[in-house]
Order: sequence, then C-alpha cells, then structure tokens
Amino acid sequence: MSSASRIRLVAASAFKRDHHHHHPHHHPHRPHPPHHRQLHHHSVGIIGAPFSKGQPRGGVEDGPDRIRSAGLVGRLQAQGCGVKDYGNLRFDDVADDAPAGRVMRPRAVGSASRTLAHAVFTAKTDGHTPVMLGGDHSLAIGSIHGHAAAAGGALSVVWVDAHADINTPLTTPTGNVHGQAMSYLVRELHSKIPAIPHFSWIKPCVSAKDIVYIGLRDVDPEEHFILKHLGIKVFSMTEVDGLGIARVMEETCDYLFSDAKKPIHLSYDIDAIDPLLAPATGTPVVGGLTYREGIYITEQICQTGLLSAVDLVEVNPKQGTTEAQVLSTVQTAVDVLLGCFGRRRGGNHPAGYRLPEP
Ligand SMILES: [Mn+2]
Repeated sequence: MSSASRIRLVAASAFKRDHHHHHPHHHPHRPHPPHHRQLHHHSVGIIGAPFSKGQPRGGVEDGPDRIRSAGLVGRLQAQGCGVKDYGNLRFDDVADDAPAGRVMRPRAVGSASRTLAHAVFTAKTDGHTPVMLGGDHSLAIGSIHGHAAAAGGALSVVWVDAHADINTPLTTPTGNVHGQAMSYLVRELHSKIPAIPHFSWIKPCVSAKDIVYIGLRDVDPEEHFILKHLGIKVFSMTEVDGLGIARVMEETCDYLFSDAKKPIHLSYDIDAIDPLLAPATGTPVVGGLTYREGIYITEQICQTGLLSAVDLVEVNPKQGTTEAQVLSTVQTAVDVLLGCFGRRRGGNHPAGYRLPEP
C-alpha cells in the first residue's frame, strides 16, 4: 500500500468514527447561536417509570426497558452527553383502589406521581436534565410537578400528543387519568378539580399561557372548550398541515419567549407520531406527525438551549402486532430523545476535532 493511500484510509476512518459519534457542533463558518455552548453540556438523568394504571391496557410498563434496549444510553453518550441512569422506579401496590367519581385507580396514580415527582426533583437538583421514560401519560403529573418544584419559577410546557389530555375529573369520558394529566397542573383549572384520594399533594404549577400543544387530532368537546376558554396555544395537525412544521416551531418559540425565557418541559407522547411509524401505543390516531416532523420538533427545542426536562411516554410493546411494529415504535422514541440532546440530521462533530495532518 502506498503511503498516500494509507493516509487516505486513516483520514477516512477518522471521519467514520466522527460520523458515528454524532458529536454536536455547528460548522465553524456559520454564526453560532447564543446558546451554542449549552449544546455541548447535556447531562441526562434517565428515570424509568414503568407505570400503566393511568389507562386500562397492560404493556406500557415495559416501555422504559424496551427503550433502553434500543441503546438509548450508549447513543446519548456517543453524541457527547453525560448520562446517569437512575433505573426504574418502584411504585406502591394499592390493594383497594375504587374509582373516585369517574377517576379510575386514583390512589395508584396519585402515589406513583408523587414518587416520580421526587425522582425528577432529585435528578434536577443533581444537575441533570431528567428524561422520564413511561409508562402512560398520567406520569406527566409527577414529572412536571417535580420539575416545577426544582426550577423554582415558571416553566413552559410543550405537549406533543395526538390528544390534549386536559379533561377534568368531571369531564373525562373514560376516567383514565392519562387523559386528564394536564387538568391537575393548570392553575386556571384549579377551581374545577374535586378532591381525589392521594391527589391532595398536587398543586397546579403551570399557567395556561405557558403551554403549547403540537400534533392534536383527537380532542373531546369538553377539552376543546377548555383549550379555547383558557386561550391555550394549540398547533393541531390542521396547523401543522397549513403552516408546515418549520413555521409551527418558529411560532412556538416566539410565543413561549415573548415575555421571559423559561425552562422548557417537553412532554412527548409517542402517539403524536403517525401510527404507520409508531403503532405500538395504547390510543393510536390516524393522520399523525411524520418522522421528519416529529424529529424536527426536538431539533428546534434543543436549539433553544432551554430544554430542562423530557417525558417520553405511551410506548406499549404489547400493542404492536409484530416485532417490527414494536421496533419501529421504540426506535422512533429513541430518535426523538437523541434529537432532544443535540443530534442533528445534518451531522455533528466534536468541538475540538482537528483534521489529521499529512
Ligand atoms: Mn398523551
């Protein structure tokens, strides 16, 4: 082998390694956004929350381990993130958990949410960006509550979902708390929430004006009333179709940053993504986000430099009819999370990278 071709091989392998590692860095000739530095210092705290009692289907408790099995930790590390995996939470069994009004399994949900709130609070105060792997979306009660307590001030919530999950205990058609999670958190709905066993610790901690929904396409009439009545910002699939996802994200950021730049809580329900790609979920709805739209949301949220906690919920391996369906759902979930922490589809390279000299 000539020395010239050996050099080419060395250079090629260096680039291959670099490509493989996906280190986040902007190309040097482009101006860096002001939050540029933060892209290199993600420290992720993974919290598994194998909880399914906010809805009736078994299997969603297997979500955290399936998402880990797809290589989440290693891939986050490969793109330059520090990762602490706190493992899976263990939730108390509640023997007698009769419905409270329409609300199903209230004691189990209330107590699991409280456990999760403490875990998210701890991960935040340890200096990590918590990633809560669900489990069903009732877990957002605990996740957002714990995040708000640790942040100490107002949060923005970006809720990416086919559903609004904002039924109150009195409007819920099913009683499942995963369809009510937001109602317990919004200050403006506080007077509409009755007392529920094991829920008394929950204090509303998000203002209606600090919420943006993206991807909605299955909203109950009572929920639609709430969204309109409170003036909550919604980019349903109609707006995604009409404006395009780039404009939706531009408007999302303009809206959220119009007064102060608050930490962002991203609550990402995998059912926001079209069920052709992410079918292994409890309540799939046709006409969802494409892979590209779903990932673009995460790239743009990451670029704000304000992402402060993430939920990835409702991956239910038992709802897949084939292993390929489960894998497609799980791999999409992993890509959503990688996008939250600096992965760019245009490629990345480490900050200190230097071309090999001949
Ligand atoms: Mn949801």
